[in-house]
Amino acid sequence: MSAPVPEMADRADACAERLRAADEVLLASHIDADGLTSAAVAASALERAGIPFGTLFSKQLDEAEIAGIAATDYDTVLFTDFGSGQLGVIAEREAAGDFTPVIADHHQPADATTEHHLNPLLFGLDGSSELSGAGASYVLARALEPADGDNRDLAALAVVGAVGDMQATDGELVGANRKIVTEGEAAGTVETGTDLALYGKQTRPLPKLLEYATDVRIPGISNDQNGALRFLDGLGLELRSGGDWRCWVDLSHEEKRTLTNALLQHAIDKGVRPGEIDALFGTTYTLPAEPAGTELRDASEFSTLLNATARYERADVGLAVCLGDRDGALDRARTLLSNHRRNLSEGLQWVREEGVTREEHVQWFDAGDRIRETIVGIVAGMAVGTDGVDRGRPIVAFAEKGEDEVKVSARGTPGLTRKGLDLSAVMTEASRAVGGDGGGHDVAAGATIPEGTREEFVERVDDVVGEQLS
Ligand SMILES: [Mn+2]
Repeated sequence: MSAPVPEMADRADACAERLRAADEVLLASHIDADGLTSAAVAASALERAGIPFGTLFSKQLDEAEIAGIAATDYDTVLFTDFGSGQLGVIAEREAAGDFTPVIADHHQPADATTEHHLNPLLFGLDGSSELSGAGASYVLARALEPADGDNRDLAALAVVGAVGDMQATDGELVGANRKIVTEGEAAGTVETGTDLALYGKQTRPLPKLLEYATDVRIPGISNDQNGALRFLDGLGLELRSGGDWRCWVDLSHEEKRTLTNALLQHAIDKGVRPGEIDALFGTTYTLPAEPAGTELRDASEFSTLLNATARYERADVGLAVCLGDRDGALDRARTLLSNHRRNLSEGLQWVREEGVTREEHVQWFDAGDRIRETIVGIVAGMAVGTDGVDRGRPIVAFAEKGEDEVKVSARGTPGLTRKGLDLSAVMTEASRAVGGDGGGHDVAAGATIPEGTREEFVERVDDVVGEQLS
């Protein structure tokens, strides 16, 4: 391959050639699940091609960060999962002779050009659903393959990146991502199947698997600890092994079928709509080379583990896990993930106790410094549908961010976006009105606003949401 279109293959070859010509490459990547897997794919390919490199991770590739990169001795910089959006600044640095950029990204390119720019959007592909940063890096990795080499095994990491970047819309990967899955299957590092689309099939105890399954809300089970237990008790299955709860992955084929059928029947009885019931099933991406019953076995759980390392600025840990460190790094990543989960549940508890304020069209809470700004959006999403938090209106959450800035996270529901809600537009418009900036997706978006502008911001948000839903 393995580029999805021939023009992209040519570009990948040119990028690979440039990298081979470098004395030493600086690999700079974004800190999130897609960015970490992008870096791991690129690092493996560089290593196998015998190209020396160093690594650098950043949350935000701003002008200062690029200036810092320019100040290093590296003559060639490989940007993965970012770079396209900052192309203006990068191209200036290139023109000034600071470094030669090679970019493997999938975000919207800024209005500038550079020769070694590998981005699906330049080749007529959708960068939000067809190819992720890790996918673009994988295309590059195939072009970097030594004559006697085979980098298709890296497809597994590209799949984790795509899943982590929410590209498996409607439950499965499509387009160029789908081709990568096929190559991973051929290499024996990816397996696909159709299964319950609940998060945590490898590692969550069955009652938690059901209780926390809130993408499709099942009355009497979702967010309902006792309800989930009652449901499971009624199935006549052996739910424990030794003293421990079993996980989905521990069940036999028969047992899985029993549970699935009962869950379907329960959902239908409780009036869950057919479209939502379909969403209970999806394509699962398994990494057969990883041990069963670990986060690494399932692309979705793997990406969550990586996000936990990224959120707490431990990109080194996430990268090491991707590169196969199964001892120290995996333990550290698990510790970060369990701390992360504790922070989430404490945050959710705080929201439940403090409650939310209702405006005409939205509801909001201000966590101040009680919830980290990096997780306040997840907490807001988890709070929707719990006591006192209405599913019928979007939720907006505030948290302190540094000295004089406030982080805003907004979450909606698929039902609201069907009615016209676009939180990306809401966050952009309302934040700019108060001197901040924002954006994102229709169902989940964020912004940063100056300290002291919250009230005005909430008013703007309420107005814009009101217009969208009218
Ligand atoms: Mn990405």
